Amino acid sequence: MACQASASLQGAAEVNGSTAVAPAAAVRRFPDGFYWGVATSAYQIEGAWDEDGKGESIWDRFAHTPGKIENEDTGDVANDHYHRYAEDVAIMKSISANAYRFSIAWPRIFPDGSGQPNPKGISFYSRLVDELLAAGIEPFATLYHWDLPQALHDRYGGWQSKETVHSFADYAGYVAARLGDRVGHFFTINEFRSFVEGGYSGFDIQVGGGKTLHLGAPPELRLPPAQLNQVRHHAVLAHGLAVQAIRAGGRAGTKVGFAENMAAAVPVIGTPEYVQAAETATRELNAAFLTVMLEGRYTDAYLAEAGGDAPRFTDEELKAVGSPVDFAGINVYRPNIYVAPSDEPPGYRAIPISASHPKMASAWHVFDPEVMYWAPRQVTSLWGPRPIFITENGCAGADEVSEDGNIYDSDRVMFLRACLSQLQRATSEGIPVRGYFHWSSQDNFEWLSGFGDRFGLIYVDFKTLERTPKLSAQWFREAARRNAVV
Ligand code: PNW
Repeated sequence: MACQASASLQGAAEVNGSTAVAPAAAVRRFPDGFYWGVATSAYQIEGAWDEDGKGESIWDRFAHTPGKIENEDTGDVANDHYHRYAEDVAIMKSISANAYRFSIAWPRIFPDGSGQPNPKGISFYSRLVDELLAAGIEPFATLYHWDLPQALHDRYGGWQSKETVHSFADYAGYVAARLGDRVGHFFTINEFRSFVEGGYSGFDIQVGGGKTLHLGAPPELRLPPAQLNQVRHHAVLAHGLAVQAIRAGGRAGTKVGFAENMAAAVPVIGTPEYVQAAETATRELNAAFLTVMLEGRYTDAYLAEAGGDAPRFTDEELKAVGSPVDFAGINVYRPNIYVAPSDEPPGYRAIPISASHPKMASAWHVFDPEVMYWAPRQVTSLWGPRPIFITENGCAGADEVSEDGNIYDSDRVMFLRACLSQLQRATSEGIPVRGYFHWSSQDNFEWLSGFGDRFGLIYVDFKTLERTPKLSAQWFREAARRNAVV
């Protein structure tokens, strides 16, 4: 009986009149050439915060301010990846990752934000890229993962000023000209929503049961609506100008796009009316970021709602914002809202997330693997088919080291299996997802939570900096090797 039950679970097939069990890997495969990647960011893993001529970033300043980060943790040393990158690349190879998404610290390249570049900064990333290529791992570089040069904040108020926008485009072009011979994919900016809302609006997010959670970030401003909308506009403009600068600076065929944590509206029920309502909601929820980058214009509803506080922009700027991208990168962690149809404008109704809705370990992490299906599907149905990368997905866990020295992160294995099953559902329906990057390769500095929230496939002992693969790393390796959900 037990045997039969498991056979039916794996998908029994009639072969020559007898019932044979199809190998699971043959059942839920990803398209050929799929990237199985892992992701990190500079401030979260590099350490070496003031080495080799690096300038100070707003995260250095913030973490050095008492009371800002859990346990007074800082990224001063973090994973010491700056010195241990070769070991880290070898570990990635050992778990069969064939792609690595890392970010470049702008203040390593331009310590002052603009002006004189620091050759030792670019040299680090150049060595990292060579190491990756030698290991058969494709490098994917993000240019901005929130570590703005402090100098640009001090001089211009950071993203409140167009000076910062132009400095970013210059920096992007500079990096593309030096790494573009070996790096084939660039992401301009990571999570517009997080750093703009967290840094300039004081961001409160819905976490179920009517509760909200505050996710702050430097420079911890709470701007009035008109100024806030202007910062949002500057962020997407910086992306657009960087796309152009990377195209001009990189080699022919360099691919460029963004990595945005799109707000995803999930239909409560999968009928056409609900699916349509959820698409309408997703388009409007992302009006200031994803939607304007892919449509080259702000939605009527967004401009009407903003009224006199709408951002100020020229036609030329909007054209830059909508610069064609080679792919859409989306970070997918959680459903932002559930949606039902409505006859009233805007054509959908947000269904509240229940207080008892399952969560992963981070307070904000509402768990629903279906978002991994709906998010890429909506990107395709709303804005047309173009390559999609899942630039981040993952979860924090308790990750205790057991007596035998292993880390049995059964929750992360469940999360991976569930999310990748839904992603495979999307690819099997022809949604053009080309790769998946797990957040994160290894435990690292989780912003306000310091080293408390562990997201890695690899466990890091932050006293010794020893790295140990978790159970989830084994799961990832087997899936990557078979190019299938296992
Ligand atoms: C992302 N949410 O942030 C960032 O890109 C990473 O640097 C970070 O370490 C990782 O996810 C895990 O937190 C997010 O509230 C922050 O849904 C908040 C949310 C999602 C992602």
